[in-house]
Amino acid sequence: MAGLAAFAFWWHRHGRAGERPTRALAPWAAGALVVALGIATVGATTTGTAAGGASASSGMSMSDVTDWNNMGAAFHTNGTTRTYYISADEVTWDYAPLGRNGTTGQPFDEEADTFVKSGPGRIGSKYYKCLYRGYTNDSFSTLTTRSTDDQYLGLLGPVIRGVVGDTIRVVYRNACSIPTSVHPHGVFYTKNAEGAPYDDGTSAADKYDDAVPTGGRHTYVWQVPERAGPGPHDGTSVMWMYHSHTDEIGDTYAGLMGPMVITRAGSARADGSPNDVDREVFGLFSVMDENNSPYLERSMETFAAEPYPDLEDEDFHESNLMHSINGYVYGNMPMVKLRRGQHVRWYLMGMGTEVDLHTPHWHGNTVTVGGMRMDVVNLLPASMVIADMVPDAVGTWLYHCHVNDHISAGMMARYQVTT
Ligand SMILES: [Cu+2]
Repeated sequence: MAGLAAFAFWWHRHGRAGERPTRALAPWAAGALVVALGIATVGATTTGTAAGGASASSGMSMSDVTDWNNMGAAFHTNGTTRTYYISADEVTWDYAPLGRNGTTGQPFDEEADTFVKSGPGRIGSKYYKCLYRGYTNDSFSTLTTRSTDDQYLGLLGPVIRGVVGDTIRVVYRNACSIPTSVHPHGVFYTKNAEGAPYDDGTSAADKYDDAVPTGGRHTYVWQVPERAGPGPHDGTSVMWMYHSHTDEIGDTYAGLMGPMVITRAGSARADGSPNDVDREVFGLFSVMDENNSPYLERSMETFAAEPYPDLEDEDFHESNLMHSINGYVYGNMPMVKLRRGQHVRWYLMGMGTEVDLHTPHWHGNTVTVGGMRMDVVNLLPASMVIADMVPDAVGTWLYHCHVNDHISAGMMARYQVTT
């Protein structure tokens, strides 16, 4: 990761338009980024503008695309309308519900206690958060249930699904004490369903979705055109994320993030899932910076004992950096259970800041990403990677970030393969 970090640093220092001639810089920068990340073909899925550079440098050619014109085809409402009832709810979240290190099977050691032990001036493993949660209808009285197999999803919002040609409706309620929104990646939206406030020349009617007030409701409608679905080198489905974008940084650290899967037309089951995949698993790798959550002080006053520290105190700050997968640290994520020979699709996403350079690694089995074999993949903030696995090795295996500092800070989980 040193090379990538150095590159990122260089880019930060020199890569901005205006400091150097952008046109001379851009092709090199795009190519170098693709090489540095090793995601040449994935780039076409996940990084928008970089896709052109990725195609050229990875040996892909236009002839690989069977129907290039269709890539930009207009949206046809030949699918279903899928409605989701999602509320932003304030909850107490526990990053370590087991109360011990699930990876080692031992009590937390001193290093882990930095993050998980509450006491005078230390919040510990529990924080107030605002999370997306699914409900059965617009009365928002009954939560949708998560099966035992899906408990590992943790703080992620409900999995939103669509098939190319579909329309997705999110009936949204904001029950949090902060204004929030739902901003989707990838799908087609108009200005009343983008969920992000900025000077975009729109008027009041197109602004309500940007910041739904406490107690407010809004219905977001997104279309799923061809360009939101799998590209020429993708499998049968692609991942996008959705997150609150009212105060983007504070909102995402509050926990308002979720996954969305778009499946190719003709390759979907009735529920929208890809019909050639037996099991889908979702992973969010993020150093959740609770110092930048709007609930920091409330969490401190509830879960820490007095005397309270200065909010700028360095050790206090460190203790609130939760190096988590789906909101779990130190092996506390409920076990992901797979069967040997299943076609498993892992959908991974990163979020955060410049420390959020994550390298998810599976012990025991390998994956393919964009047709390339790996057992470690690269995630940057708001990037998304799809990794297909057909596990052949039975056992209980580590699934963790391979960045050293993140290992010691607890970005670790396990998955299990049975016969
Ligand atoms: Cu990491």
